[in-house]
Amino acid sequence: MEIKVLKNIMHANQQIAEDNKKMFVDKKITVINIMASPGAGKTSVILKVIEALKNKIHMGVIEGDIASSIDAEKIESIGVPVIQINTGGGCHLDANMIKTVMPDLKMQDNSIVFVENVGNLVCPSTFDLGETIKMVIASVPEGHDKPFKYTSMFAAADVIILNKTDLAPYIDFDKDMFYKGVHALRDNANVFEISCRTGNGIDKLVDWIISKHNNAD
Ligand SMILES: Nc1nc2c(ncn2[C@@H]2O[C@H](COP(=O)(O)OP(=O)(O)OP(=O)(O)O)[C@@H](O)[C@H]2O)c(=O)[nH]1
Ligand SMILES: [Mg+2]
Repeated sequence: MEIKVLKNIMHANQQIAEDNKKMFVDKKITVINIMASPGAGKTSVILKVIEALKNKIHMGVIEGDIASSIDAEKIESIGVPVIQINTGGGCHLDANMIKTVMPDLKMQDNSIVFVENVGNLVCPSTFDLGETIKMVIASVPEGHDKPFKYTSMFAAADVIILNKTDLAPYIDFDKDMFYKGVHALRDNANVFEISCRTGNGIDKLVDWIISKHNNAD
């Protein structure tokens, strides 16, 4: 019985995700669903990419958190439209939440929307939002074993970011092991090594995002 209920929920989510996707394609809006552990650097990556693309393309942000508007306030302070969703305990965003808030974000055609999902490496990978790109951020202090442990998250990723590379000299992080875990799930995974602290690698990530946006049809 429980399984049936879960299937119905997943089916309903998928239907709305497909509607969302169609709307994003029609309006040429690239939606990036950003998933990671708490503190891996989701908000920091969004801020860095916005800084690089400001005045070049229209952007908006949907912030997902169990509680608070701390991250939304950071986005608002740099003058980018932002909507905060508080899930009140829910461990992920779903397609209906995105559908509900999109009109309030007032996005122009030909734009980029960053969706910061709730911080954890489990639930968000199961719920499609209709996004264009699933981005997973790992960070050096979390350890190199995360792709081995959170397989569905890393397998679902269109792009994987390894953040906080500036901390590598101080942390026992085995990069070869990290890549071994990633490649076991996806041979041709896109991985970008960056540091939001130093800015290292951000330019390559931004180029990749823009080329995805420009080549979307
Ligand atoms: N040293 C270092 N610190 C970083 C880097 N990126 C982010 N941080 C720091 O890591 C902490 C968490 O960063 P956030 O961007 O808030 O992480 P988040 O994933 O959005 O966190 P939640 O929204 O709470 O899940 C902050 O103190 C950042 O300044 C980095 O590349 N290097
Ligand atoms: Mg955040």
